[in-house]
Amino acid sequence: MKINKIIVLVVGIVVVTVVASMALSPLQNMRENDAYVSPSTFPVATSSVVESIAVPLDTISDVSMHTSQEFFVVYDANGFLPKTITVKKGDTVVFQNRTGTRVSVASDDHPTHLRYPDFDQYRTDQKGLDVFRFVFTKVGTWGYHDHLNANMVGMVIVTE
Ligand SMILES: [Cu+2]
Repeated sequence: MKINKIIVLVVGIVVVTVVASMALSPLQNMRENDAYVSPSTFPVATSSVVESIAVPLDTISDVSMHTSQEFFVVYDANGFLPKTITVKKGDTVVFQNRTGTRVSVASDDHPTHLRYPDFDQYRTDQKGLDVFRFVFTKVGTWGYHDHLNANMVGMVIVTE
């Protein structure tokens, strides 16, 4: 009887061990697979990050997630330069006065400025300053002028 009990015990331990190892082996396989997969996916992820950084700004601006940019228009005795500038909705145009006299940039038509009423330096807290920063939030072709010298004109084209 004692020997029988020992045999049963040994067989029981062997069975439990085999069952346990069979139950655990899928887990071990999964871990091995994870360990196998992650080194190969990591370089791929890294290279795609590098690619997205390397994409030229022109390409990024074509995507709907447009990163707003700043553009500069210099205003001197010869007028606004560039005379026509094309920007995207949400971009900022910075008008820099180098005429040596006071100016006021404003949307057409002179003198009411109703084409784009917000685009009127005189009506902003930048009134009288030599730098006028304006964020264009409306798509369209916006003619503008120096309200204090209305012959000086320019144009901002705002696209989506
Ligand atoms: Cu005007």
